[in-house]
Amino acid sequence: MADYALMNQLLFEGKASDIKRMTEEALDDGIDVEEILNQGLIAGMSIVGEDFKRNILFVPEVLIAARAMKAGLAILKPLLVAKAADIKPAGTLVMGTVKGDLHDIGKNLVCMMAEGAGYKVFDLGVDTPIEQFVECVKENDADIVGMSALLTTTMPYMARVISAFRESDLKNIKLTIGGAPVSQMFADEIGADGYGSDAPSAIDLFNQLQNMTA
Ligand code: B1M
Repeated sequence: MADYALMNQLLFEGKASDIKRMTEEALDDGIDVEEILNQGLIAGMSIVGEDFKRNILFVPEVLIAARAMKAGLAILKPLLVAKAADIKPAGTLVMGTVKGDLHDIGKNLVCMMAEGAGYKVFDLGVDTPIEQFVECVKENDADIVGMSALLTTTMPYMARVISAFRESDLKNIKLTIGGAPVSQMFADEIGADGYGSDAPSAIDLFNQLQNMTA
């Protein structure tokens, strides 16, 4: 049994090497990769988020915690990718965190799982402007765009990306969104083709959209 309380505490303290070790140990004990992800890593990061909100933690501490989270994710990545590979098939996906937003942990998780599900993934990184989304879709004849935003102030940029695509000659591209402050209601409001509340549901959404156009 993994000690998730300890793992959450170590993530909170930004102890990357301990997180790496505990993630490896949990896997060696045969614990399911999604349980470790949700209870060990994501739960730890939500405590960080709460304290960040209350000004108990500040940006440097949050960055150190994010680095610890990434150390655990690096261990889980091959297994998450392999697990998602059971879900068939595929298409070309362009993912990015929208302009003004530097949060990439959730977006990276979606990319990882999409790759495992057989998608060819173009990850544009963070702070992605409209032009970069459009160019990448054109160059790679992509099927789906996935946008991530973690800030209420960057959510409106998703609507701008959607308008740009709808007004271009790429009207049929499927435009999807996600990120902690985003909701289905917001997706409907801005005319997105779908919303993923987490990485597995984003993959389900991509597959549904692909089946609709097949
Ligand atoms: Co930021 N930050 N941050 N931060 N940060 C939040 C988002 C915040 C909620 C914290 C808080 O106040 N409680 C708050 C936003 C408040 C708001 O907008 N209402 C906040 C703030 C205010 C800020 C700054 C403005 C702080 C400052 O400078 N004063 C600043 C902004 C910088 C910028 O972006 N321009 C800032 C900076 C940072 C760090 C750089 C220090 C760091 C980011 C490091 C990094 O990403 N490399 C950071 C972090 C780590 C967080 C919290 C603590 C954790 C985010 C995270 O990684 N969660 C966050 C608090 C929180 O969310 N609890 C917070 C784990 C991740 C797995 O979940 O990203 O939600 P998430 O992704 C999920 C789903 O949402 C979904 O799938 C993922 C996997 O299940 N998903 C998608 C995500 N994208 C998707 C796309 C899809 C589909 C699904 O496409 C189809």
